[in-house]
Amino acid sequence: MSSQCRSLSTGAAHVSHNHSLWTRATVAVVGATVFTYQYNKNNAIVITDCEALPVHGIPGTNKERTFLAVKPDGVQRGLVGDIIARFEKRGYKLVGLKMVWPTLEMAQEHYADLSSKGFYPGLCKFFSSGPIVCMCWEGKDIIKQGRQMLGETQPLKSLPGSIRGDYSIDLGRNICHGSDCPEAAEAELKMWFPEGVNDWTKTVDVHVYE
Ligand code: RTP
Ligand code: MG
Repeated sequence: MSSQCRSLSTGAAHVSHNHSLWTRATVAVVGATVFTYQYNKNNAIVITDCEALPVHGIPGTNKERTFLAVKPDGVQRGLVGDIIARFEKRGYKLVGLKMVWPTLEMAQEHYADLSSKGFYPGLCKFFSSGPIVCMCWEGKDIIKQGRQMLGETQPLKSLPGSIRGDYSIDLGRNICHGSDCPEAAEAELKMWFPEGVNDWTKTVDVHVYE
C-alpha cells in the first residue's frame, strides 16, 4: 500500500458505518478520493485499494487544477515571487512547483496547438530560451480565474491589476502562461508534472470556502 493510500485510512473513518451496506468490497468516496474498503473480522475498515487524485484534479470542484508558468521573461524580470503571491493571497492552493529549462522539443509540444501559426517557431524558441517556473494551482474555478488573473494574451488589452496588465507591453513577452480549458490543463499538467503533485490539506480552507 503506498503512503498515499495509507494516509487515506484516516479518511475512511469518516465513511458512514452503515452495516446494511456491508459488502465484501465497497467503493467509497471521501473528499475527492475513490477507494475500495472492506470490514475485517473486528468490524474495522480496511482499505484494499485506492485511487489518488489525478494530477489534473477534478474540474468543476474545489479540487480543480490548472497549469500556470512564469515564462523566461517573467523569471528574468524577477516576477516569480509576485506571481505566486497573487494566487496564494487570493486563497488558491499551490500543489506543484519547480523550475525547468525547457528544451525546444518541450516548448513545441507545449504549444503544439499553435504549430500552424507563423509565430510558432519564435514562440517556441523564446519559451525554451531560459528557465520557466512550472506551477500547479488548485481551487474553485481556477482554470478560468487563473486566466483572468493573467490578463489578455495581448498585454496592451490587459486591464491594470492583471499580471500582464501590470507588467508587460509586448505580445511575445507577456510574462506568464495559463491553461485555457480543462482539457488543456489535463494535458499540460501530465506533461510538466509527470511525477505528480502534492495532495496536501490546507487547513485554512475553512476560511476560504463557505
Ligand atoms: P499562453 O498559452 O502563453 O498562456 O498565452 P495565451 O493562451 O494567452 O495565448 P495563445 O493564443 O495560446 O498564444 C501563446 C503565446 O503566443 C504568443 N502569440 N503571439 N504574434 C502573434 O500573433 C501571437 N499570438 C500569440 C503570445 O506570447 C501568447 O502568449
Ligand atoms: Mg494559450
